[in-house]
Order: sequence, then C-alpha cells, then structure tokens
Amino acid sequence: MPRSERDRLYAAPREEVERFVFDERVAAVFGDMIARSVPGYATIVAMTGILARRHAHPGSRIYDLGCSLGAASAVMADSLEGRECTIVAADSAPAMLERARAELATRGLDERIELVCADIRDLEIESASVVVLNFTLQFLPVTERLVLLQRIRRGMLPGGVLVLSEKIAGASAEEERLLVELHEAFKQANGYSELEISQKRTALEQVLVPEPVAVHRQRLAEAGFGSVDLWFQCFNFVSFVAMP
Ligand code: GEK
Repeated sequence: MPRSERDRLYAAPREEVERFVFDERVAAVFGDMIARSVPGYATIVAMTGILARRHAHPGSRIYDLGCSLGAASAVMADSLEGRECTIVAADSAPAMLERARAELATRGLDERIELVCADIRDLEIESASVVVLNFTLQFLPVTERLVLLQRIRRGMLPGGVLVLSEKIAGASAEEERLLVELHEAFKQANGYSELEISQKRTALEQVLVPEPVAVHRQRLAEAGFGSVDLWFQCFNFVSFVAMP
C-alpha cells in the first residue's frame, strides 16, 4: 500500500462543500483514504496481479487507467514472472502522478512503469493484453463511458482481459439503501465520523456517478466484450473481468 498521511480532509465542518477534485491535498492522503473508504480495495489490487499474470502476453502492453498512486501497476509489474511487457499507468491529475512517481521509485519500479499524465479518453490503447479500470470509469460522464470501453476493446489482443472495478448503485431503492448503509457502517468502523461521511458524500455528488451492475454488464456487452463476469463484490463495490 502506498505511504500516506491520515485522511482528515472532511473532518472539520465546512461552510460550503466544494466538488471533489484530485488535487495535492487528496494525493497526500490518498492511500489512507481509499483503504478506509473502499471495502475490498486491497483484495482487488492484489487480485489484479493474479489476473495480469494469467493474461499478460510477452511483448504486449498493460494499461492502468486512472492509476492514482500506481498501486495496481506496481502489483502487476511484480506479477509478470520475467515477461517483457510495457506497463502504461495514466492519470489526468498531476498531483497524483507526482506522488505515483515517488512511490514507484521507492519500490524500484520507476523504470518498469511508464507514467503518463493524460485524460484516458485521449490515450491511445493498442496491443493490450491487460487493461485495468479500477474505480475510474465512475468519474467519467455517463454518456462517455461506452465510447471509452469500445476504444479499449478495439485496442485489446485476443486472450486479453479488462478488469473493471466500480462503486455501484443498487438495482432497487431497497438494495441501494442497504448497500449505502453497509458502506457507511464500514467507513464508521474505519474511524470516519458522520460529518466526514456526509461532507464527502456532498463533494462526490455529480462527480462520482455509480450505476447498477446490470447497466455495466449491458454496456460491456455493447462495447464488444463476449464474456463478462463479476468476480468480486463487497457492499456497493464490485469488480468485473471482461474478455473479448
Ligand atoms: C487505484 N485506480 O488505486 N483520465 C485520467 N484519469 C482520470 C480521469 C480521466 N478522465 N478521471 C479520473 N481520473 C486507482 C484508484 S481513483 C478512485 C483510482 C477513487 C483519475 C483521478 O485523477 C484519480 O486518480 C483516479 O482516476 C480515480 O487502484 O478515488 O475513488
């Protein structure tokens, strides 16, 4: 897990809660924030390594889209068992990439991972055996999600895999209530106060837009993925593997 300060960004009451952005203040606490906010995060990152080992093809490219501090890229780099692959880790937030660069250097991985500061909607994806979208698609406008998945699909080699991890919405109002309640209980158990939880919720409104599992399945199929499996769920966080 990346080194990080403790996340206290929303601990003090704010007169006005602004839209959430991935700036320097978030980057400084990101490792702690994601570990205490996303149930199953460590498992998903670790299993991304297992999936990369299964699908990474020598000479191919591996993409970590919305890489933040590069956690998934680092695990994948360690999972390749000597196979020569180009690992591209992209993020549009300069503050995140700066910290990712330092983090990867500490782990001796800076030479093996190409860090790119780019909007993933503009990034060329080619000869990909593994594409990872861990909690990134949810930040794109809903209307732009299909186009990105289609571009990923077109850039993938036969035998490749897309790992798509997302916060989801419940399929019904009851399921949504239950999942949100469980997620908030998880955050409280990890030391977040009710104020922190509610101010963060406000900051993320309109920025992080979760969708139900069925919508993701339908979109992945429409993008040309012939096989889509949900391999992980904990409360309202899921991960799919999708293959051409
Ligand atoms: C992890 N995958 O630790 N282009 C590029 N990057 C983007 C875009 C975009 N259009 N939109 C958002 N991001 C990581 C965690 S965090 C998830 C991913 C979270 C980036 C944004 O800058 C941030 O670093 C990341 O996507 C989302 O496994 O914070 O909940």
